[in-house]
Amino acid sequence: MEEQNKNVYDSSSIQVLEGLEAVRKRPGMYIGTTSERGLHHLVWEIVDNSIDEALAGYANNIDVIIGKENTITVIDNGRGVPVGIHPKTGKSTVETIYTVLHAGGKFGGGGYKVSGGLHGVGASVVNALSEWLEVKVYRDGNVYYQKFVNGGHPVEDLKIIDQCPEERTGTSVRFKPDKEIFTETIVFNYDILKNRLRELAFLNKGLKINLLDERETDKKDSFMYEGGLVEYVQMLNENKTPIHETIVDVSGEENDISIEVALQYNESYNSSIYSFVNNITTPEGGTHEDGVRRALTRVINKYATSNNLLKDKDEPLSGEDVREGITMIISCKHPNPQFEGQTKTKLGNAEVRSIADKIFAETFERFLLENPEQAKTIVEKSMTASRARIAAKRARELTRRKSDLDVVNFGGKLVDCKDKNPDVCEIFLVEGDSAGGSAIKGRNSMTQAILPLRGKILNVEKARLDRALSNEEIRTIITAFGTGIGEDFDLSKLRYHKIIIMTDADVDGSHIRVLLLTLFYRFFRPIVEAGHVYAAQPPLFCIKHGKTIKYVLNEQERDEYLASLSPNTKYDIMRMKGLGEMDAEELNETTMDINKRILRKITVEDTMAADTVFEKLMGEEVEPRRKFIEENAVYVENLDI
Ligand code: 0R9
Repeated sequence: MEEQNKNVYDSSSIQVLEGLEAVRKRPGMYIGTTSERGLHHLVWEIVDNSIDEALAGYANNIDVIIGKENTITVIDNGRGVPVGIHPKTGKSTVETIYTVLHAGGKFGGGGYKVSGGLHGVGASVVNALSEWLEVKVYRDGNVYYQKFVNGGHPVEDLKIIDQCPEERTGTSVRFKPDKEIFTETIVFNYDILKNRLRELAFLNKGLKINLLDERETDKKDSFMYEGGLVEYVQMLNENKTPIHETIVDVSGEENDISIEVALQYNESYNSSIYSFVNNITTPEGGTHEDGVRRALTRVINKYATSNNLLKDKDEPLSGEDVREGITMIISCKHPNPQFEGQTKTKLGNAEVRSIADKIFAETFERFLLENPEQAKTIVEKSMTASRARIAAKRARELTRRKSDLDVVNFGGKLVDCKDKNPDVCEIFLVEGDSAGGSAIKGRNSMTQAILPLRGKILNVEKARLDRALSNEEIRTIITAFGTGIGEDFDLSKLRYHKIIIMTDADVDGSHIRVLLLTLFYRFFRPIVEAGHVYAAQPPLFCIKHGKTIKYVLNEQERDEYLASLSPNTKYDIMRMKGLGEMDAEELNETTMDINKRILRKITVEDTMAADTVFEKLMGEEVEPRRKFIEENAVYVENLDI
């Protein structure tokens, strides 16, 4: 018996180390990347275990501490990881979950594993990618301890190192990421941790999460929301003007699937809908979101019709109409979620659609019936949106007819390229006629089209589609792109796969760039998401020495380049003028030539953050904008005021 056990022990030990070694060889397969994002992923893996314990009803407090040496400690007040011998491995359960891949989820006692990110790989992966990791378990009046080094090698078996009061229970994990794995950075970013921990506190009402940064004195935050999603919506609407008082609060459960929703309408024209499954964001939506959206449209139409607000002759309110100005969070907890879509962030489980629909419809319908004043405000907002949509449809038909006639000559502004293959075609949106003129002369006429922008673009953050369509600059852009807009938007019709914003590096240039980005983000989001939008980067300095001419983007590059020259080089530095003052050759040389230029690709990492920034920068409220600009002023370089 003894002998047999020993064999199991040895062979499983070898397998364990092979498993952890595999993680170290290909960390990307387990945590996505080894960049800053991957580094923070380690924290989420550990915190997820504590959240699961909280969701099982045994923990209500989690501490996260960033140590001086960029270590992380996570402490929960749950039952503590079981300390007995695990039957399959012959080792303690603690050692097992920290050294066997995917062990944590499989033999958690009773409740299912709810949290767990995109990768959801478990604590052993964190161990494998750490210089060292320590676990302390407070259980049965004892403090158990085990330490692992060099990617998961146990220093010794789990042992008791101290006593503690019988009622003190919980788990504490401390680790230091391995700098040989995380070559880019091993510095934890307080704001990344803070934002996600706050989100987790919103998504799990009543759970208290504390963050402390020991690298800096007094930097700490504590999050606990008794109201959960309702408080989340309240925060998101903080800088907007709500049009009704009560935040609608929905929650229900069926077949172990729980659905929670909170919503409130505001005066803006955008819809901000964020959905989650098991605490993970689902930006591509899925069946939970579909169910709620479907119910929202049906219930509002039903209420509007039965209260005679919507007449028989009227067109029914569309999904788009009833979502105008909504801020809504949807959170689904599912024992066995199936993720689909390009980035595996779309819930696929078909049964969730009708469950989410039913749970949401019941409560939302009751809310409308019990709050007739608020219901009327909401329905009226949807009806206004509907009228604007119908008007926009007419205006759109006008742009379409125009474009059918003659793409090249609508208003005579677009100077198109000869090639018609969108893969190689680029369009430069250029600030001002004079820069436009140089760009036209300096371009490669086969593949580069130029659209000079004369007037200011309308700020679409404050306008509906129908008004946007009455703006000539915007109409020109839509026609040039070829995709259509709103309901008839079709990404496959995009005529240029690079849309390049070319503005000056000054205040006006930045303003025009932000106006264009707002337009793209609000009305052409798939173009941004598909990575078609770029900003040209005109250089700020030109350095001449001998026959060499070198353009650099900013002060830092200038200084680096000068430092790289041999000491006795005699050189000239010129500060470049605006785009409009460059001649065609200079503009080509510095900003347009595909072999020499540097483009900045515009990406949307986080839609919630992007929504907030656009709202603050471009929305109605002045105070949040002033604050945002003030807080971010330190990040602005090269702004030539
Ligand atoms: C600080 C980070 N916290 C954790 O990693 C953590 C894991 C964990 C846990 C249990 C309780 N608290 C935890 N914190 C637990 C206990 C019991 C049953 N299931 C879970 C129990 O007392 O019966 N565990 C997570 C996985 C496991 N425990 C298991 F697989 F070892 F059971």
